[in-house]
Amino acid sequence: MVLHLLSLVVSAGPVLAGRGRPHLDASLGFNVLRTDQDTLLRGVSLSWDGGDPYGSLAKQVPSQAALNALATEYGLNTVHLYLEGDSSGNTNAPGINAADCDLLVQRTEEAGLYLIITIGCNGENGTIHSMPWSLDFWRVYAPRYKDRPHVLYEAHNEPVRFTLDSWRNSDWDKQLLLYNTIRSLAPDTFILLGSFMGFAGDPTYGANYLRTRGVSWLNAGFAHHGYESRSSIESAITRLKANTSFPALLCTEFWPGDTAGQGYNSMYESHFNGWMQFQWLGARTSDLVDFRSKITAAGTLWTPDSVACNWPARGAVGLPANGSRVGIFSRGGAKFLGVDPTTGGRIKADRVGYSGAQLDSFSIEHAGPRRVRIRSGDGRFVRASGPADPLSTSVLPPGVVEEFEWFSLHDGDFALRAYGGGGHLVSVNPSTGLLRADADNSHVAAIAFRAATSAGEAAPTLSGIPFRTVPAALPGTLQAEDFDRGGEGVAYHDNTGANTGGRYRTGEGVDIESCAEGGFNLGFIEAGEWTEYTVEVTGPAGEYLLSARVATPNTGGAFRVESNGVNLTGRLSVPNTGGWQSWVNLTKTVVLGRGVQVLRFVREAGADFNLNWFSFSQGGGVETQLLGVGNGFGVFGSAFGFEVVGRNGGTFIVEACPDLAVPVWSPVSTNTLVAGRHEFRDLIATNETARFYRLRRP
Ligand SMILES: [Ca+2]
Ligand SMILES: [Ca+2]
Ligand SMILES: [Ca+2]
Repeated sequence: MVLHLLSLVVSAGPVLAGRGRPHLDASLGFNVLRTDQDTLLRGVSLSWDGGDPYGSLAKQVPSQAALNALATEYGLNTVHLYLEGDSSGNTNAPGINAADCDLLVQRTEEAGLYLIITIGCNGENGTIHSMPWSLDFWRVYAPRYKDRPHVLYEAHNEPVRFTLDSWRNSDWDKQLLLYNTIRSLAPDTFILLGSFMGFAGDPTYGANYLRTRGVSWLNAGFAHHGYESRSSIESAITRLKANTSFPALLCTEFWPGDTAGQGYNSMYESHFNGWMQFQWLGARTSDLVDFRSKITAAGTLWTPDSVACNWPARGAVGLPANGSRVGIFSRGGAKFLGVDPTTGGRIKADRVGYSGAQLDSFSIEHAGPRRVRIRSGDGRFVRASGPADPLSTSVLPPGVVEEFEWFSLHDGDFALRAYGGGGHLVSVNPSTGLLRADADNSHVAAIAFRAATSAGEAAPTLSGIPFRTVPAALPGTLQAEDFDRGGEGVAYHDNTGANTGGRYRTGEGVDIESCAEGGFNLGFIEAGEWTEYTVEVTGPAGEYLLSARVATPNTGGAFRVESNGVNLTGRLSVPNTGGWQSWVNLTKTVVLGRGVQVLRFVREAGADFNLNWFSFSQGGGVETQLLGVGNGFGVFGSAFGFEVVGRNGGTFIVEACPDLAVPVWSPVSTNTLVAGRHEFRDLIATNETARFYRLRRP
């Protein structure tokens, strides 16, 4: 009954119009497909074939603003398009979408995006339904965009069922025919072959089969899909990392639930394998907000191509000047880094300050656009010799294992990806203080470092910095243990200096323990302690239903929640739930403004309890109760009326219309709710045979 009004966010800002052709990078010993900025291709999908994803969706051409936002707000650089469908159900000759595709080619170019064009299957995946149709498709489209450097061609979606084990020479021959047809008509366009439904098994046979029959992997590669276990996919990817005679890889489809669930985006990043999220690029901004929250939850990190973008890292890379000498503070270890000569030069976060001496100072040397070498004050290079091995220093002449990708985080911190450490992000093990390249699905604090430029500098603090870099979006769920960064007195107050539970954020004072429901919860919460959460209310201002997940064997616990210092809830009493891990939801309707704000959870005097999470949902504030004629709902003389049960503070409008088929809504009343029930009467006399009512927010 309550309608939520959609708000459109239009983004402006500098974009990279007109991208150059992608190219191969062989510097890591295998072929990596990179953009003209040496980044990986990363994008979302758009389906015009009527069959993907997840059933039939109407074709739509994204607006210029929506495409710009992909680059400037979502850190992406590619759109992956199922342009038309090769299927028994498609009776159209190839070319039916040409005019719309022309527009999309133009708009993606203006937005500074790449566009990958492929043939969809209208859901009939795992086969080439018609080779003549597919070849005709490329006869139409291959020459049409051959001179557009930002356009790539992917020969055919999922041409063979299941994994590489199902491929026969006849299937590879079809790839060869598609390749030769496209190549003859578009000599310079990058071509993706394969598009394996599940990337498991041995891809080297097909790679060699095609290479020996004329496919040049210098301007072509394999596309693959992620419908396999992570270990199978990594095994297949690793086979093609053996040497540079094998094709570069691009994942063009996988289930978005695997972003956080199996860490697929992070896994592809660690292999320098670009990815196209099978996240529908629809008309709705909410799809992309959803994409962003999944990536944030997975801890996936990359540098956006657009300097205007601030997520998931800053687009302006901001490398320190070549040769800068700095101290490096670790957020996860809450200490500065130093070289430990007694353990073969291992790097440890164990220094309380930056002295500027040889063993705690490091120079940052440029090795590429986002690539650095880090040299300790005694002249040795920091290296990662393998995944999970402690980082150490070496006198060897520097090579790839002494190089790191540099990420400038949104708040001035930085993070590092170790080329020598399996491509993983560098984290600090909080219990040993040792640095390792083992973090893909980690939280920001463990991978964040800050450069200190002057000896004697104190540990740098952060204020009001959301745990996952960007404010958590509400409506949504807020894990209690994901309180802001910044430490004691800034992001929280805890009475004991250490994390008594010893889990999750061991460098912080807040007490965190493992939760029987999965993840972690706050425990040992004492009266007067508080934690803060920087959030962004992306829904409309107004009433939200706050649920707090609490557990305690005690009676008499209490807390409140504030926003920017304003008490939202009053004192909320926590009932005895039956145990420290017997969880229940405590609910309260609260009024939130729109936009970024700092929520504070404050433990009040009373008994102890545990806290797992908060959630905020819309629609909790207004509900109708149909109470029957004579008791609030129905005809009253010449009037019609009903009652609404509401809570404090919400404004809503009652409207009426005579015909839902042609709805023209006219106002009946506008009301601000106070606690309790409200009765509305529609006093308009009409000759209508029916009259419909709705409530909406203004
Ligand atoms: Ca504590
Ligand atoms: Ca505590
Ligand atoms: Ca939790």
